[in-house]
Amino acid sequence: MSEPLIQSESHGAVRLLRLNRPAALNAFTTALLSELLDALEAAAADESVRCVLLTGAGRAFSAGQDLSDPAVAPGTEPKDIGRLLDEHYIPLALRLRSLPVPVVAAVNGVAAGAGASLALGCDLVLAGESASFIQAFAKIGLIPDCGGTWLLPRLVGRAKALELALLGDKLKAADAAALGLVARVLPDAELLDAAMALAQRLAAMPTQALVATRRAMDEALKLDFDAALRAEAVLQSRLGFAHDYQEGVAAFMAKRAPQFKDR
Ligand code: T3D
Repeated sequence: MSEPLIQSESHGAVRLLRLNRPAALNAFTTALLSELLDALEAAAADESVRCVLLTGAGRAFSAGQDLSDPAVAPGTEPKDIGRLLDEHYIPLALRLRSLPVPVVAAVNGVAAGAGASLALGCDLVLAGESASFIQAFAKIGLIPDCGGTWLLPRLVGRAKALELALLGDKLKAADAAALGLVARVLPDAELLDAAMALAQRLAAMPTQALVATRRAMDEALKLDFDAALRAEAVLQSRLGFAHDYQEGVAAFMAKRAPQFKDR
């Protein structure tokens, strides 16, 4: 039987998803993209999952779109790359951003093209010391996709975003952290354990509040201050009726550890 393109493992309340085409640096074929979306849907549907951890098998996170995939490889007929985005990358990027649990990326090596966009679209990004990010798109005549044009200027500002995207130079993990693209850089040998520990910590937290925080921050980017205050109030109102708020306050007052369970 052939290896799954996404290795899925349950570690308590954490669902570990590993991109699994190491010989091609986990480059995205349409099959891999479909399996990844299916794996995210499965995690979303499973109430026992409270955090997703995404990483790559082998020495890379992902080299982005597989350039030899018949879906895109130029041949006798030009290929409609926009269709690939519509059918695969857009649903994937949207689902990642709307998952009902937090998503941690453990970037274990190079993250290029859509691989970089996918990693940077996660809620918390950890990187190994030898990891790197490459906006490889311009080198093959394309623009950043899979959310790259939205994410990059917001994460690093327009000037740096354009420098990264236009030149496509390799950005080392330490430099990515200095720019604010990643939360933490860890020794390669410690990356997965540290990312798992962080994911377990998030899994024990009030999931609805974490996901609402992501949503509020994403929405606030489109709003003025007044509207952002009101959007916060709508979400806060909902959270205030939830079990986890009652539990959080009760635990604080009783000086005990909270037992969060909403999702
Ligand atoms: O049509 C569209 O493209 C639409 C979608 C666009 C979204 C995108 O993601 S566009 C960007 C696509 N990605 C790239 O352009 C990156 C291409 N890869 C590289 O530049 C380099 O491989 C890396 C800098 C990522 C890593 O370099 P290095 O020296 O560490 O490894 P390598 O020797 O280049 O690659 C190892 C193997 O992986 C090699 O195969 P081989 O020779 O051992 O059989 C290589 O061909 C394969 N590989 C790496 N990247 C890709 C790939 N195969 C297919 N597609 C790839 N993107």
